Amino acid sequence: MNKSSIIPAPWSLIVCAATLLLIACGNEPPPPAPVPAPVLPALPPTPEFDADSAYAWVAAQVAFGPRVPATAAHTACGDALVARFKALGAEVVEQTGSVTVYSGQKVPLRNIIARFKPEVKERVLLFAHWDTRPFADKDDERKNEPIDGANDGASGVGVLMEVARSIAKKDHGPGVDILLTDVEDYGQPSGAMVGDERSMETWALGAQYFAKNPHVSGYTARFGILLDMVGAKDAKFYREALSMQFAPAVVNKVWRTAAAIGHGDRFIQETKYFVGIDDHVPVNKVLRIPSIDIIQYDPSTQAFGPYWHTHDDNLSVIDRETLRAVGRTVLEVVWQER
Ligand code: AHN
Ligand code: ZN
Repeated sequence: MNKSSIIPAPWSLIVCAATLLLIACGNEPPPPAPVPAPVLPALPPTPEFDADSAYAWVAAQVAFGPRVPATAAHTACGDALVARFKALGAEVVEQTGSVTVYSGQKVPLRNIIARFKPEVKERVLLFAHWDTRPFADKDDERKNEPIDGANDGASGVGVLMEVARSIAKKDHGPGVDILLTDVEDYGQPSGAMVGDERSMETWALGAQYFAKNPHVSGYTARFGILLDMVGAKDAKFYREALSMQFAPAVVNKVWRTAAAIGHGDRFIQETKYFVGIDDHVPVNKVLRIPSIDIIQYDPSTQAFGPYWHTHDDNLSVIDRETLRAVGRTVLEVVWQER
């Protein structure tokens, strides 16, 4: 008999025991000791958003008269916005220049940028246009007269002026830039050239200027949020399709936050609209800052509400609850950034 073919009894016992042990242990490495979740320091609580203050800022802008570029009302309103930002301690940069509108007319441009904690490298960009449309091309009457632009213009700025009050006191997280764009609403009245690429370029001239000549060379930000028409009674905000293309994570963050703080009835989880002409377009395309547009969508008119670009866009359409829903959401999103 071949001696090596028989495992001596003691060895076979050891092999059996070792095999049993391996089976018992599942032949897997022991589970790693649980890694404790990093303990992030608690953030200071998000400040209250004062909707009365936002409303007062909307009313104050309207009271200057239509903020049409190259008018005294426009200059006076711009001065008041700059003064407020300075009083809050922001570093204010004004971009002035001249742009040519669709008619060939040259108009002066004044973008207003309030920089909070300008020394901090990480930034968040909040923006809205502060000019108003020089005519009421969607109205049946007084088509050639400028509109109040309570919703289209003043509402976004009103929300941001109140957000600025809290941002000025924020020590943690990224610095915030509030950009008030000029000459957004001097675009070609709809007609023969609707959808025409050249006609699209006649809108958002201030944002186009900013994107090509940012106030800081190489300017970037984690993300951008544009507010446009955020004050009308019962306004709803759907996920905007171009924002979903360029910045889906930002849309998700904002809509999730809105739902979490009780504004899911305003911020609808449905993509409904494609706004290919607005200030977020050049910021996405030229500066490559992932930026979204919070913009009212009115399913009944499939547009921005029946008052859009008419004389009905006055203070009577503005509702504090809409300003509050948008303002609380934007402030919460910015406050949660570390
Ligand atoms: C158009 O759809 C033509 N413009 C969208 C941007 C806009 C105009 N926002 C305010 N007025
Ligand atoms: Zn407009």
